[in-house]
Amino acid sequence: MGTVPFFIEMKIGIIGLPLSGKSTVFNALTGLNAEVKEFSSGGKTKPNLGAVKIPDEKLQKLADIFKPKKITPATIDFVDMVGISKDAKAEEIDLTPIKDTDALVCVIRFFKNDKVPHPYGDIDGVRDLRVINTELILLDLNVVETRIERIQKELQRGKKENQKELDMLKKCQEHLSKEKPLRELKFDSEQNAMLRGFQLLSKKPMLALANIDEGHIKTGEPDRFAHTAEGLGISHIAFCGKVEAEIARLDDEELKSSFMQDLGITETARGKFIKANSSLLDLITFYTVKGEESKAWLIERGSTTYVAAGKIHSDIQRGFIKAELVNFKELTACDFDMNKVKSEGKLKLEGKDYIVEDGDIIYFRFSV
Ligand SMILES: Nc1nc2c(ncn2[C@@H]2O[C@H](COP(=O)(O)OP(=O)(O)OP(=O)(O)O)[C@@H](O)[C@H]2O)c(=O)[nH]1
Ligand SMILES: [Mg+2]
Repeated sequence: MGTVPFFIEMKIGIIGLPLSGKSTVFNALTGLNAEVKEFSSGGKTKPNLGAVKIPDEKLQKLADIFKPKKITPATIDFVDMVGISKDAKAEEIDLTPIKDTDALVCVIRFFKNDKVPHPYGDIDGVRDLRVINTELILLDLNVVETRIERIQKELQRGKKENQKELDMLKKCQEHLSKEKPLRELKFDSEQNAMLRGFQLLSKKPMLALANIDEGHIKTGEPDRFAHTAEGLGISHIAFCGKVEAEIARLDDEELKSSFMQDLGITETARGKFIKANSSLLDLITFYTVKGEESKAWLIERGSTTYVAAGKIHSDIQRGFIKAELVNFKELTACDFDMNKVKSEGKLKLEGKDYIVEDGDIIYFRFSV
């Protein structure tokens, strides 16, 4: 029986055309068993939800030293959406489940399967990636224009306080009208705060996932696809969803590795994804070890101790006093001996503005 997390650390939305293999990929990443069908279920089904624990050798080592009752790896939550097709209408598809995601994974079909129809009749991943990219832009344009109209009406009635927002939305509108995604634009922190509520999809970092055919595992995705993704500013990875979903279901590690070896797969879909996602979002890991739980946390590189505190609990952030910390490298150099860490002066006491480093083990002093 697992405990229910009280908040979501990181949420990734799986999107793509109908029948591109989204649920299959969801199964490959989570090891779960969401239903996959040879016909599209359309907008009527609920999205699938699942989480992946990130394997972490450092966390394991920390648990060996601090012997907590509970070891909690960082997790990534996935939401597997229904298909988005060309000319999708914002009011026809419920985008709510992906609105609060940190990033999107766009599954692009490259597998051949005569039993599974493609919405456009043939397999063309380059076209499909462009279609989805454009759809996200059009959905955003709709949101932005609706808001612009509203602010303009308010202006006519003499309400002027949203002028800044209007200027920014016009900048978005201009960019989106050229069929360009918002992820290309730079916004300052005030603008980002204003935009957050709209949860614009083309602003989210995106990873294109070529769902390649069983016969193409060794060759990977076509170059043409990689080039297109790069041209659109989209990171890309490739694996065969169907085969990877089978691998993810295998419990027997030996069987798993021999199966993978036979197929020429050097890294699981999950492993590939975790790496790609960390580099896409520029994530680092910090650890907390005091008390009964040793836990790994994901955070954006460049974040301060203050932001890190807020990841754990708003009380810890609000009542922040100091952060006591040592990096995993220093701990290793001190033979994993905390007394040695202290006697050698490696335990640092930092304020709110310290930039957290990958592998920092932090104890937050706070008072509320
Ligand atoms: N041969 C092959 N078939 C696949 C692969 N990935 C998915 N399929 C098949 O394609 C069909 C659709 O897969 P799903 O994962 O349900 O696709 P989906 O994108 O979730 O579909 P909707 O949610 O209805 O839009 C199923 O019959 C899958 O078995 C693959 O890599 N190879
Ligand atoms: Mg599905």
